[in-house]
Amino acid sequence: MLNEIPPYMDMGAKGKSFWKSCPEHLKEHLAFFLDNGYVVLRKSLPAEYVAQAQQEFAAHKAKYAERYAVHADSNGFQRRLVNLHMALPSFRNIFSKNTIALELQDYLFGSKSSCYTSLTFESGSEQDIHRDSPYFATNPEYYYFGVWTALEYVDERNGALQVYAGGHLLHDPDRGAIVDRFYKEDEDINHFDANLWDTYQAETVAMCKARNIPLVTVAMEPGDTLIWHPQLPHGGAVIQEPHRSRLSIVNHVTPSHVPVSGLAVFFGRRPAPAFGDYPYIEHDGRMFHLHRFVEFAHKDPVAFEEFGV
Ligand SMILES: O=C(O)CCC(=O)C(=O)O
Repeated sequence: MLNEIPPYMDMGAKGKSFWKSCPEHLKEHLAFFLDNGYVVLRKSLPAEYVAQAQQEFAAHKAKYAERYAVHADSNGFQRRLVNLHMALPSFRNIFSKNTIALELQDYLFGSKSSCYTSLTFESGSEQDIHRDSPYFATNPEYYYFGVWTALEYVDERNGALQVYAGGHLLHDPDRGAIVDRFYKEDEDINHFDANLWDTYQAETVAMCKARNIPLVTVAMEPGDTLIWHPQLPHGGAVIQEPHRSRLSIVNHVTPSHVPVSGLAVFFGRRPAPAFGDYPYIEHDGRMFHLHRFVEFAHKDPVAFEEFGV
């Protein structure tokens, strides 16, 4: 049974039993996460699993070279592969063999973490700064993390992650006022409404700037994992060396069967489902939401059973 409000949303968490009962080996990471809204776990994924994933991805890409070529950018890279972990077992290992990252997720949730979706980036995403919570609107709210693992070196020149460190502590923009600006009272909401998303994110970034919250660029090495809080403003830095790849995967994680909705629930125009009646596959003792297709930037779906190496 999950708490109605997850303990890491409590600004007084460090005075509570949640903090006091934290296992010693996680405490430093928990403290950093509570204060900054993210934490980097250095070399949390053993080198053998990094190598396995690199090799399997290279073999997969070679096997489906024609299909990959259709979606490649001008440097031959994929900017966003959706749920590739369904086709590549070594990509599922990035989640399941990442022991300390899982221990921390499980402790934070108070429940076993499972993989909801994943995105693989072969180069930087250059995504504008945003919070993920409008697209991963869970019930109860905020039972979500981004768990991002580097499979190659990442620095400020090849599109590292950028985070407003501590920006998770700022209150939300006024969701009701935002939705009222674009929709009539009984109008249904388009799940991908750019006005709602952009306005919410712009107001969040403006708050970070007004409070001089530092924008930190996070250099990472293969096997390092960054976990971000559902309310952490984050994005991908502008790429200065476009010929450099930046192979990395983000798993979007929740406790199993936590329902995940989108903008209509987040902005209060639809009730949140009580239960996420999702199918799962089990891999290495962890649950992965079953997705039938791998997609290239949300297009050109391929059945995952036909897309292995
Ligand atoms: O990998 C990146 O550059 C950013 C990823 C991101 O912001 C996201 O998946 O929400």
